Amino acid sequence: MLQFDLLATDPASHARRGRLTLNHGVVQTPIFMPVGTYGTVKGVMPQSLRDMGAQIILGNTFHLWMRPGLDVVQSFGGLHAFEQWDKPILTDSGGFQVWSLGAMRKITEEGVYFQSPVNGDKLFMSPEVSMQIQTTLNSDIVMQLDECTPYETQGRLTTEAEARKSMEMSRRWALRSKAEFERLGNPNALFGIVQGGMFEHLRQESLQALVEMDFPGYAIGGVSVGEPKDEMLRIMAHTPHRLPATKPRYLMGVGTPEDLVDGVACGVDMFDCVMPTRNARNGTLFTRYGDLKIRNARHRADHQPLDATCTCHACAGPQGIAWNDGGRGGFSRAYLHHLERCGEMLGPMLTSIHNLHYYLNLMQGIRDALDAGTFSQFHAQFKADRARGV
Ligand code: PRF
Ligand code: ZN
Repeated sequence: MLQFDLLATDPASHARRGRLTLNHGVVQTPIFMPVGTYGTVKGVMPQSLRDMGAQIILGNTFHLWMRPGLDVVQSFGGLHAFEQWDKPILTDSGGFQVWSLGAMRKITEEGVYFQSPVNGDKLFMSPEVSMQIQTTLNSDIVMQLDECTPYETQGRLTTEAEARKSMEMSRRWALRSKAEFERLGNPNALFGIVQGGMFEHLRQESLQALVEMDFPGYAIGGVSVGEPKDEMLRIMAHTPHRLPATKPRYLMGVGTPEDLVDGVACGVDMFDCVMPTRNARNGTLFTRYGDLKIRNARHRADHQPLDATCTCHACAGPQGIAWNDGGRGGFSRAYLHHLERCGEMLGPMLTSIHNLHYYLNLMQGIRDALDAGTFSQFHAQFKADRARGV
């Protein structure tokens, strides 16, 4: 089941404030969804995710199918009990992940043939197989199997003819996904995925066909696939607001903090991205006043937290009082720099908490601004703050 209630809209942009009710709970939108590919948000305990206000997390059909295998997840009655997360979960269909295997796979109308990267077995993923796996996982939001149209094909830009062919197959896979989802009696919600590459008329065709199929929610795929930023922004400005206003809209695999705020202004309700967790592990930290590289020698003896306005466990300790509000309970830049230099596990654990908290808190700020009718001021202040520099 899925219910989506629009709570407020911004008169000056396409931004919306909503409430999404799913089988495992309620999600306030716009929302960022932390990525938990293998049934874990890397380095972060479920309790920490709850503490920082995560409302819904992602899982990956493809990875969980490979390891631990469906029999194991099924024996727990689904992914929620297996990974000890009782709030909503969205699973990606495997299309994007199988596609990312490159030379190891062959895509046909029927589905994708590929070699297991784990043990070399010959495997087959189709819309039907993806629905069967996601039904066993019992994720609250199930994604159709699609083909993510690449930005470049064999070293040159993907042509319109190629993008059309790919989009039309995704469209047929949407129909097959829906038929199998219904045949299985899956009690959750299935989203269709708009493709069409960098071609606005193909995006329009794709979304129209999906809207006729009447999904409870729609995603925009095939962006953030190596295209220049202005191309991504062009598609982001084109597609989301053309989808039905009464249904949730999800922009897949995007993006930077700036992309999220811009995406909300374009009418997007849901985002996911590995950026906060992956960057945390590489030592790139997001803060109110810009990005910070913790490896840099300038942090060697710095007593300040990563972000003096942040209330995360890394910056503000268990009390959650920001440094600027007089709290001194957090970890210093000097300590995080030291952990990083020594390759200590606690380093990426704390920085992952901080970066995810930053993203979740940014979305909370957006929701508060939409509730207060001050989104455009928020947007401008956000940009000015981020450009200031740490
Ligand atoms: N399709 C699916 N998952 C995705 C994408 C897509 O196009 C993207 C593109 N940014 C990320 N994840 N199924
Ligand atoms: Zn922090």
